[in-house]
Amino acid sequence: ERAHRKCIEGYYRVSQPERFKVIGSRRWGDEIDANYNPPRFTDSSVLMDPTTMKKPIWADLPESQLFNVLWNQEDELDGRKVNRKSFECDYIVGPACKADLGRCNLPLNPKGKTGIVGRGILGRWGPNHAADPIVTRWNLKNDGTKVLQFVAIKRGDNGEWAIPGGMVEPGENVSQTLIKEFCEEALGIWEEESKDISLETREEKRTEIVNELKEFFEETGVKIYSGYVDDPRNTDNAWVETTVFNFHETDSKTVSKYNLRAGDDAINVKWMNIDECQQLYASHLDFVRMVAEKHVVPMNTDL
Ligand code: RP5
Ligand code: MG
Ligand code: MG
Repeated sequence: ERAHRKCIEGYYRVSQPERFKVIGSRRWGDEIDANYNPPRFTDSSVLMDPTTMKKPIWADLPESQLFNVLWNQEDELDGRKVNRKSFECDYIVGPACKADLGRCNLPLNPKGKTGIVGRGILGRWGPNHAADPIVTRWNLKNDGTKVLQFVAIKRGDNGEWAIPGGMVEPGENVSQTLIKEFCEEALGIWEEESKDISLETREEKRTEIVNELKEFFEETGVKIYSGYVDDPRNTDNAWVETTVFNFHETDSKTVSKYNLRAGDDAINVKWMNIDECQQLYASHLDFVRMVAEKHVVPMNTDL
């Protein structure tokens, strides 16, 4: 049940109703648990984008309009590919509590009850697939010892340090998301840049960096994890799953040569020493530790 801790105890957001306190097992039984009465909550941001007054493109339709959805399969949303398969198992599609009886059957969280039904602030019913790039390098400390570092961002939503990851948008694949999120959150590439260079030069620079990064990601990428994330936004009907990749830089020639700049939903960014890292967003510390285990301190002086 450790994998499920933060989503039950952790921060969600102010408008969230309090999670129902589950007594006893969190597992979905063959029969509905009569003592389980979680509040229903789907944030308004999931239903409508205030600028377009339409459903956001990353979000599913509301419960009342959910027809012909291919649960536990590859599906389409507005003509774009979405993956509704879970890395964990085939999830159940059914009622979570008594109040769900007679309503539309919805996916149930494979880790069990969270104390909230609905989508919360997540866009997709069922698994919300994300991608997390862990970019690492060895660095020398002042005392001459080597330390493994990774690019960490500070999240704007709750101020926790995290991997610069993001959701796989409809029609996107994991490799595209890894690049896009790293560029947005850690390099600030999609942000407005200094006005003294022309739009054209900016575009050129951007394409150059993206292409370099693509090459670096393709050459060095090692898959570390795919599965459930203990994300504070998870509910009984919507949860985050991720694919984590490690990209290790050996020559200071790619990411190290760029200026890190927080962008999009990140408010800070830095090379973080892994050995000093005590706490990160969601399950990110577990992921970073998995990466650290793969890298042993090099014995030679070449970093
Ligand atoms: C985490 O939320 C994932 O591991 C990923 O880092 C992130 C995706 O959500 P956003 O950053 O887009 O909010 O659970
Ligand atoms: Mg993002
Ligand atoms: Mg993000």
